[in-house]
Amino acid sequence: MATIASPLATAEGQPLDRDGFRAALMAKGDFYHIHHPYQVDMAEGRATPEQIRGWVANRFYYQVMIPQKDAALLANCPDAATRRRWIQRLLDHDGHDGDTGGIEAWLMLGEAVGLGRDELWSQEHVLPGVRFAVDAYVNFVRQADWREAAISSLTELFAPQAHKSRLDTWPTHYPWIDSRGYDYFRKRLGEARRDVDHGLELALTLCTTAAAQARALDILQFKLDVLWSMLDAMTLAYQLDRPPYHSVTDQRVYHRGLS
Ligand code: AHQ
Repeated sequence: MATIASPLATAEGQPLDRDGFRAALMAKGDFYHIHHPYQVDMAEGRATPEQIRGWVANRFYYQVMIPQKDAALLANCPDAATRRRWIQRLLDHDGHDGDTGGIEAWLMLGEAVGLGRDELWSQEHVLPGVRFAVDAYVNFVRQADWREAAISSLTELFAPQAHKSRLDTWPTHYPWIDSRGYDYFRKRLGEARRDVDHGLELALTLCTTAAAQARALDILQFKLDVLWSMLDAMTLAYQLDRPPYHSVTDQRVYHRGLS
């Protein structure tokens, strides 16, 4: 399969050393969605309740698809030791004894911003652009080698700062949000760091050629594009007042998933 040329691949075929490759992965943080104007507006208190609710309702689709994404990776992974570690991600979201899970916490975030559970589960607010971006991620993981799929989760290298930013800024900017809704962000602070330790170890161990390192950076950029595109769709709908089909109807006519 043709791969997109990457600066690394033309570096006379010499791979970066472990620290150099880690630095190259971290440099992708410049393109993380925490820098997207929609996220910046939320962090700096400029988001309206409708824009916050639109983000929570659309991100709910991303959250509920994460366990199915991780289950797809597990199904493709022949290594029991990796599966034993990776399955924790699925449990973190679906819940297990003693932990009601991330999806339940996100439903509480929904209620805290004024979205009912049934409303979130209905997916009536999920924008086509958000659905297509999330489905592109899940379908990539379903058909990819499990090692490439693991690398695609490495956007979480930058996630703790996103969760911490929300915990630091939203209570002040949005006093109308019930603070019980913030449990999800608190929960992910520790879970994301643990996930990234595993994902980064896999990437640094597995990517020992220039071509593999270039491929890994392209996969990470794909996932950054997924996250950025989700916010682009939300920008059109909730900031620019141009939701899908706005020129022909004021109704939400978009499909709610075919699976
Ligand atoms: O809450 C998030 C989460 O559970 C995950 C799983 C992980 C993956 O497997 O791709 N990525 C991810 C992310 C979560 N939250 C996002 C946010 O900004 O709140 C960030 C996102 C990620 O960085 O990929």
